[in-house]
Amino acid sequence: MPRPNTKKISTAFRLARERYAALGVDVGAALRALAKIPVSLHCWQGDDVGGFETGGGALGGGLVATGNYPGKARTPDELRMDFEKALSLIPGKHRVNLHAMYGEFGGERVDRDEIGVAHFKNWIAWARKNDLGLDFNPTCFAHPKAADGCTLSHRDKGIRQFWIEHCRRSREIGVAMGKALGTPCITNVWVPDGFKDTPADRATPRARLAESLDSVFEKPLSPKHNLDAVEGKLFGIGAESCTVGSHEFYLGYAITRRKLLCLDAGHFHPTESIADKISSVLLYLPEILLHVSRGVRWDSDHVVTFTDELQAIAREVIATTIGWGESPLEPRRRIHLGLDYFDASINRIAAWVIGARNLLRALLLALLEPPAIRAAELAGDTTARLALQEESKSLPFGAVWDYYCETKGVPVGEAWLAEVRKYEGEVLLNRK
Ligand code: RNT
Ligand code: ZN
Repeated sequence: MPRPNTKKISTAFRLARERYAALGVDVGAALRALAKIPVSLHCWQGDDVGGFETGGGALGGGLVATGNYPGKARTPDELRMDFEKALSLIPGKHRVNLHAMYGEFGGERVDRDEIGVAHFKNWIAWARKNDLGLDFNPTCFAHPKAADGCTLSHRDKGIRQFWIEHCRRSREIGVAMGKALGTPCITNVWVPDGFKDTPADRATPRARLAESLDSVFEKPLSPKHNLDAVEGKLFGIGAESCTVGSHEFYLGYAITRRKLLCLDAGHFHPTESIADKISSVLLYLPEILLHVSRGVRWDSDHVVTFTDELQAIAREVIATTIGWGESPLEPRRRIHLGLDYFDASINRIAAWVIGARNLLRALLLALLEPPAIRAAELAGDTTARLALQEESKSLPFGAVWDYYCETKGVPVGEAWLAEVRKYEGEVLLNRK
């Protein structure tokens, strides 16, 4: 396929910019704002949530990665190399989100309650070299002590203690990452705890979870280095009847303990959207984390596509920040964005690139929203609001996106796919 040429891209961009300017939209400001929004790229798309532990257990925890596309990263070096390829195809400056099971243990069996900063020193050095922020997650699944589906809320005190220690160490690793890189690490705690069938007692496990979390977070850490987040969900495979860390549980927990609340797009009833929750929770919480994902019929963690749902989420990320009287130039201050999905049936680097480019594209669309839509609402003219919302859907934002990619030095349009194919032939297919 012929590559779009630079001249055509700038001509299309100029025309688009004029069209937007006539609607009171400052395209230049939108692009500057977009360039300041980092997306945290999740390491677990790179190897189907495998990790690098010696003698690690089966995935479990209700997480399922399906497919067997060739070429998945088998070592930290391979994963970093794949990340570099993906990042070279995504416009802007971003972050990398690591799980504890991706430490470098040098062939030793290091249990989860023994992990430390040393196991992540190569990741930190690599992030510094590539000017990337890091985020972190304790791994409370894929382990014999999580085999019955419970961790921090487990009825057995010893098991709870084990996971508390793991989470505490994870926060220390977060601090080290934040210090080394000069940008706070978000350490996000998600536990799979739940019950396949109707529990006789829902209250006690929830009380135990709150108590365990309190002891995880006992040590105060500087928000300059580490920000704690907690992530709830509705249900999981094998935990259909009750999830201990439900949305209500964590909403209350985050508000009372001043933690970031992580809202995952796949963790609610399918007719509920996290887009609508952002403006509510930000009334009571200074900062939140979003796990941008795509559930198909269930929390299936499909690659993020350019759906109405994604557009609604991105729109609220931008609009809520504006509604709060803050500059849309700094949405990162209150809303942190991460991707969370894992598809093993397609090229894994393409999966990262598709999801990240889509999220950025959706943020750009939101930043280009004509102000007349809000003005119509303010004037009580809901007819005009609807008319303008619909007309804005065919404004030439694709030309602005192409120009953004071009100026950020990444391939325009589908040209990135050829680079992934080349890498697949030269690198991935040699991983036998
Ligand atoms: C699971 C949660 C959680 C995980 C990652 C791997 O349902 O979404 O965020 O996907 O920690
Ligand atoms: Zn998630």
